[in-house]
Amino acid sequence: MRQFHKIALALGLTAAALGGMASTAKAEGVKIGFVVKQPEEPWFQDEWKFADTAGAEKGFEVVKIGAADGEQLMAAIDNLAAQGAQGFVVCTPDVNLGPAIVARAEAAGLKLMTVDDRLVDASGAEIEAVPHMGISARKIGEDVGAALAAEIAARGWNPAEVGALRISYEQLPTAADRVGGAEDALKAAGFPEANILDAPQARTDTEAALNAATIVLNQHPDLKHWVAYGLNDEAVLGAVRAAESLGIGADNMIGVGIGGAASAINEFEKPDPTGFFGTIVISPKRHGYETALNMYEWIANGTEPEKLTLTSGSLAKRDDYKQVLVDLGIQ
Ligand code: FCA
Repeated sequence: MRQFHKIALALGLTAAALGGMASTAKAEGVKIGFVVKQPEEPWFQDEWKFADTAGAEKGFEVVKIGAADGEQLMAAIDNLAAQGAQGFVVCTPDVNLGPAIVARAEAAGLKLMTVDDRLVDASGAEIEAVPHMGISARKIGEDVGAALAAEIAARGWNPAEVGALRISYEQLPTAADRVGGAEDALKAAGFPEANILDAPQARTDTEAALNAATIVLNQHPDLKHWVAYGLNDEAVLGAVRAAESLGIGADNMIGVGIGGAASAINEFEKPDPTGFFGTIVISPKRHGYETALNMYEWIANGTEPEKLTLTSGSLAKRDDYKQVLVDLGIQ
């Protein structure tokens, strides 16, 4: 300390200048971005919450930015670089932006990791060089299909009289895998393929799913019962709301989503059951806390994250969802 003072004096540094140095040292602490495509969706809010927990524990800063399209995402990357971040985790609004995101991050000198939606290159192949944490989409989709098939059987429905609302969003590979898995499991359980009815959604939110489902429901007044599946809880909620507006309630609708965040929990907490029968709960804690921590370790200690981590899910229904959330350490 004495030594430092002498040097400081020798250099003619004033107290104010020393204060300035201290704040520069602080600004050199680790700062990461956490950029998500749909900040209004509860899943992404939970990811942010758990990323913040990691930041608070390890003493790094998490800058949370919503980016709903490519332009906003490019601006977010520049903004992060300008404010001295060293890296970011992103769930992109469009996986086809892959090469542009990689190039922009590189130019800005930012480390890059993806969460939930994996980047693809111009030929549609996954960009394996960028570390990624996603869900085991096909397996989780299969769990959805198996849960639907089990409940159709439990209710004693004649499969010939059941329509399956397939809420699809094919341009997102994880969505195609989830929906494909659900469909495979339904078919494996003997569900008639002709009764699987595609309802493509224009965006991945509840309203878009509601619109898609309404069209299909109106086209098939002949079918007595319905099941619904899709990319996430929002997709299935859209189908459930569409059915309700046509007088098809919990008795004739079995919807199983993927997620388990507030959208699903609100549904389970309603006094009367709705057509939203269950959800495969996935972990925003792993996706938010772990990816933020991975990015921090990469920046602070040079430990590069695993190139690919796929997380699993657990079925939760109205009667057991609280325990499932506790078991997963989410609540
Ligand atoms: C995608 C979906 C989200 C969530 C996440 C794990 O990004 O759009 O709703 O399911 O995968």
